[in-house]
Amino acid sequence: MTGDETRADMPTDIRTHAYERLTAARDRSLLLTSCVGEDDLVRQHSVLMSPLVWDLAHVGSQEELWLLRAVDGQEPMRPEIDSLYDAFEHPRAERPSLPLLSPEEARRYIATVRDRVVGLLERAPIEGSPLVEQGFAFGMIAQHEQQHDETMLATHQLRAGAPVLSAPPPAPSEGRWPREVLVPAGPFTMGTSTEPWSLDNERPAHQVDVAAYWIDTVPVSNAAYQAFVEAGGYDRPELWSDRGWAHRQEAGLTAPRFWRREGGTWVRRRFGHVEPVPADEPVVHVCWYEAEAYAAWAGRRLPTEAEWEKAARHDPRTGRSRRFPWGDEEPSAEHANLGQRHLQAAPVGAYPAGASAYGVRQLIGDVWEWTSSDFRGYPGFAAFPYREYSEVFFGDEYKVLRGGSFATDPVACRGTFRNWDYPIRRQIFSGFRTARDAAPGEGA
Ligand code: AVJ
Ligand code: FE
Repeated sequence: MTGDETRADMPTDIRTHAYERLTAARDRSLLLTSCVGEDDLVRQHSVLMSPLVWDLAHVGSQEELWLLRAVDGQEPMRPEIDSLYDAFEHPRAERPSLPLLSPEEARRYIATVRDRVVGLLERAPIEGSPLVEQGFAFGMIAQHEQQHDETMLATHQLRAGAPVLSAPPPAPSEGRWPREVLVPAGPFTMGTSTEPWSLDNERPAHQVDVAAYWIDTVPVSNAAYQAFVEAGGYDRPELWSDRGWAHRQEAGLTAPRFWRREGGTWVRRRFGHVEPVPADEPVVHVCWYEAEAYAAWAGRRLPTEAEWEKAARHDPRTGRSRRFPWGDEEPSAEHANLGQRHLQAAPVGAYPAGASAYGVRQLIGDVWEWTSSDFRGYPGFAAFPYREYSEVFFGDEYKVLRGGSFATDPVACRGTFRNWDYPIRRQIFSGFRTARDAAPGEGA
């Protein structure tokens, strides 16, 4: 069965929609690479990241590969550079030593690709094969560029030096909310078979039966996390899994990444600004092991991926799964903190208009949320259009994150979207919320 989900209608003009999403992604890529000098574009700011100029040319290379070659059958423009920008041929640590295109050449290359793509967009088929159906390949490439834009923003966060980016602060929190909500036992539709630009790992829709559980209404705040730090959480092995403790020891973890103690207060570095850690913002830049230890300290656990998605999408009144927590409409500035409109998460309890049917807030935007789940294919998974997007990462090495962050563009974020990373990673915009089993009889 395909499952019971509300159906997304593609905007009437798919070509215009695709053009706008591609243009927004390119504007952001150019913003993120024009705000620093040549030197900062070619340097590697962290071994975890590529030089910014690699990301810039890589998005063009993928665009050429999937749109100009795969969709349109064109010949390679510059076959000699293909392998430089193949993420599987060269791990991030190696990329600075490759004979990469210069910033100027990279800009010229991606602009040339884009000019041809804009021409193609007017005449390409948008039905007749899965790759082109409802403009999928164009949507995939817009998402891909935005994913790299988020990665580039994480590189900016790692970069030493004065601030070069600015944005207004996000919305304040509103009203009151219960600490946690009960999600009663029962099946729901997980994943999607209808979302036109969903990626292979989100498919297909399938029924999952979920036992009753309680889940935090809002993400874990800096204040709550600081209480864990101050209770000696980083020095109590009983709160950590064996692997988590081994990593905590080896990496010398004592607080979230970018925090440090100054006099009697915790401060953090955020895009070059040093500021007191804001108590009511969701904690960010923690790894999965830190989230796991915090949850143990709080007498709770991380939600499974199915629990996260049920809290986000299931509407108990209709029995259907929504595209987003608030319904089926695309995210607006009222719903969620997405798309780098702000350079930080909003305080917990913001965006009541973005709450799910169960009243859970900030599931979309603000911070990516670690779940307890390994990254695996859903029943009936089929790799599409290439195994290296998802399938090669399936297994128990990676943990799933959900919901997107303030740095995630709406085109690459929805109730079904799945992100994944190693449980030790924390340069990403990662936070979490906690859950617990319901007691017998509760929500049965
Ligand atoms: C889905 C964020 C894990 O950045 O490694 C970009 C996205 N895949 N280019 C990543 C991706 C290919 C991917 N994540
Ligand atoms: Fe990529």
